[in-house]
Order: sequence, then structure tokens, then C-alpha cells
Amino acid sequence: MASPLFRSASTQWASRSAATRAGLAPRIRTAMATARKIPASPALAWRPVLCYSSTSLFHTSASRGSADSVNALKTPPQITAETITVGGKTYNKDSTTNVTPTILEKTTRQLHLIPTHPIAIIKNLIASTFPDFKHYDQFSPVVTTKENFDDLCFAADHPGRAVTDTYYLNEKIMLRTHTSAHQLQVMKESDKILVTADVYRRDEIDASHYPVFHQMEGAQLFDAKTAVEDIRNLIAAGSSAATAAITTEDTTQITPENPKQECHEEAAMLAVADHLKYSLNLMIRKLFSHEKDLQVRWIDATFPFTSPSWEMEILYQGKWLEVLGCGVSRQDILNNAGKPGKIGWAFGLGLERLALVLFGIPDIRLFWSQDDRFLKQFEPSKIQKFKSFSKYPPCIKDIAFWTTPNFHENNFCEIVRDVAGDIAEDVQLIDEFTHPKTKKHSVCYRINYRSMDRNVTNIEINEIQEKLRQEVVDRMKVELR
Ligand code: FA5
Ligand code: MG
Repeated sequence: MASPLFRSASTQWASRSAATRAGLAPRIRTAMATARKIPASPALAWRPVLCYSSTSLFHTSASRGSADSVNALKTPPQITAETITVGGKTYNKDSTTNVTPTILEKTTRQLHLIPTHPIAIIKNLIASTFPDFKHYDQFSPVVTTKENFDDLCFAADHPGRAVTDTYYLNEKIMLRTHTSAHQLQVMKESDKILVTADVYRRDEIDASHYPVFHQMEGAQLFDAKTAVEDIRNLIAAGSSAATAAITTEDTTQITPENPKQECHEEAAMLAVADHLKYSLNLMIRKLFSHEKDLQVRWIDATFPFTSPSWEMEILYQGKWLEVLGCGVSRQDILNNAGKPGKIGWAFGLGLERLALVLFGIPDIRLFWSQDDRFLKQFEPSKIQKFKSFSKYPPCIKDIAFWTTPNFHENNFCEIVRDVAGDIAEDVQLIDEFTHPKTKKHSVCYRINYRSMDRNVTNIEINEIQEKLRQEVVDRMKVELR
């Protein structure tokens, strides 16, 4: 179970183990809608927008590079007893280091830069709905804890900083957990920015969770003094092209729990909020232009770096699926970016979430497949349904052990990933109990081994399972049962 990096994420992450135990569908949650107290001004309210009938209307906006070159990232990372070298830079290890070779190898893949890969196709389609935004997609995943947390107003004791949730190269250097890590840097350079990148989180193992996924960050800043007028004009100009409706439910409200920042004028904040939702509704409508009855809803959320904050959910196969988080940027961030006279919004969305839905890709590991049967299916700028190829049979093994007081499921999953790699399809807690006399706590995990592209033999899996049994004892000091 991952701890809450953000409140909304915690709902999404933390609910999983309990939900899995209860046999419920994990992660896709139903949120409560509430009545909006401060209504949007009619001039700024969401209006239907143009529904394009063909994805060929998307144009790819030029993507820009940045500090670290992609070539440096393609060089295989190296880990020695004392150091880690990644992206051409060497970092000293310390007692915080928890990044593994399996994870570091993923930094070389850069899926969002392969034009025929579904992640890159979605990236480009979304970027085309923000045509004049400066797009950065070549930042190294190695960032400082200042960039990932401090600059974004995370409290010093925020659980998202925990070693159980985040990959550290050392105490001060980590793999970014979200694209927001680059907000401050890029806001200094432009008022309209997009950042696409691979992000890393220690997490559980199943068909919709992988320790690496991709996010796109967007932000737009306005002159605080003229924001209301400027935004009204922008939305009026945009809506003149509107022809089709989108079913959008928005009953969120500004409350003490999801407040306006004190430094903001209410009218300017509401205008920015309306432009944010307007822009994201437009983007999602374009992406799902082929869907006749797309249902979208907005719910309240909490992030340390925005207030008020919201999440967008789309109705997918009868369930509400969270696709992005967003809000009005904390003024401290804009001030620190040297833009005290501005007010703005920011969003961060998950590209895999959208790709799973749009391409109908059933397992998140497929994005990492090097199999031509996967890679050759897609073409730049086109959304086409994934044609599944034969699934190989699974091999199921259980492992039971007495835990230690500091046992964390993510540490166990990390060892499974390290030992089995992508062959580990799913890890589920199937039994746990506390011994009435000794008070010792026992857990039993069921591991589903299956390769995406070949048959796995029982002998091979037995060897992996044996290695796993040794590694959990060595690394977590637990007692096997
Ligand atoms: C964030 O990462 C915030 N940085 C988003 C943000 C940016 C908010 C700017 C406000 C302003 P969150 O942890 O909820 O928030 O992740 C954002 C999106 O990434 C989610 O809505 C989801 O689409 C995707 N995502 C999150 N966790 C996973 C995961 N384990 N696997 C795949 N996608 C994920
Ligand atoms: Mg979230």
C-alpha cells in the first residue's frame, strides 16, 4: 500500500489493499459530488465545444529539449558499491538509497519519445490541443527532493517523502514522482507550459499498476489584474466554434476544505478555475471525439501546490476513472518563479490511464513490451484499438512469512520486481493473521507469474520463487513459514 503523496492519491492508492482484500475493484473509486456554493459567472461557465470527427485534425506541436540530453539518458545506468551513474551523472549512495537496477533500467526507455508508441501518440494528441504552449519532454527523471517536494510546498513530514513510496538515489536526489517537479523551473521560462515525462513510484503489482508511468503537466499564467477580462475573451473566442455537447458534471464548491487562497481576488480565481476546466474539457472532448456519450465529472481534491484543487474523472466501463489532478497554483510558486503579478492554473494527467481507455490496452506491462506484435500495431497521430495476441498460461506461487514491525508491502513488491522483473503479473495478499499467543503477524502473498511474450516453465518459476524466498529473508529479515 502506498502512502498518500496527495490526499486524492491516497484515496486512490491506499484504498487498494483493503479493497483487494474485500474483493472489490481497486483504484477506480466513486467520489461524492457536492453542490457548488459559488457559481461560475455565466460568461465563464463551461460551454460545449467543437467535437472533431477525426483524430487527423490533431497537429503535433514542437517539443523542446532541456537540461539533460536524451542520448545521455539512453546510456545504461551503472550501480557500484558507492555510486549510481544515470544520465551521464554520478551520485553518491547513502543509507537512503533504495533505487534498484530494474528501475534504473527503465530510465533509458523514454517511451514518450518513440513516435509510434501509444504513450507518445497520446502525448502528441494532447499537446495539439495546447498549440502555443512550450512543451518540454526531455527532462532527466533524476531530480532533487527540493524540486519534487519543497518547491511545491510539501510539508517536511509529508508521507509522500517516505522511502517506502519513493525511489531515492541518496538523501537529496530521487527519481521524480510527478511532472510537477519541473513546475517552478519551467514557469520561470514561460507562461504556457507542458511537461511530459516518465515518473516513478514504489507501488503494488497488478494489471493497472507499474512502478513507472507517464504524466503530462500543463500550466498557464495570466496577469492577475486583467485575468477576468482576458479569460472571458479567450473563452468567448474558443466557444464560437462549439457544435457538440459534452456531458460534464461539476458540482464542486469552494469551501474551507478546498479554499481560495487569501492573496487571490475571488473573481480572478474563479476566472482562472473556469479557464482551467474549460481547457481540460476541450482537451478530453478532442481525445474522445469518437465516443458518443462521454461522461466527465469534476470532484474536489487536495494538493499541496494548488488551491482550490480538483480531479477529473471519466466514466469508463461503468466506473469513474480518475485521469487528472489540477487546481489554481499556489501563489508562492509563482512568486518564487519571479512572477508575483500573475495568477494561474496547473494540471497533471496520467498518460497510461488515457491510453488504456483509448487503445483498449488490457495490461499496463504491455507499454513496456519490446515485442513487435505490440510495437508494430500503432501509427503516429492515430488512435486504434489494440489487437490482443495470444496470452501465455500463468504460473501461480504462494509465499508466507512472519513479518517484522517495520514490514511494508511496497518493499516486498520491490523485491518481487527485482527478482522476477515483468514476469510478475500480479501480487495479492491472500491471507493474514496474528498469532493469538506470540502476537506474531503472518502474511501470505499469491504471485501470478506470466510472460507477455513467451511460455514460462515451472522449473524456471521455481528457481525465481526460491530466489525470492532467499531475498525476502536477506533484505526484510522476515521469517518464512
Ligand atoms: C499528481 O501527481 C499531481 N502532481 C497532479 C497535479 C499537477 C495536481 C498539477 C495539481 C496541479 P496524482 O498522484 O493524482 O497527482 O497523479 C496524477 C494522475 O496521474 C492521476 O490522475 C492518474 O491519471 C495518474 N496516476 C497516478 N498514479 C498512477 C499510477 N500508479 N499508475 C498510472 N497512473 C497514475
Ligand atoms: Mg490523484
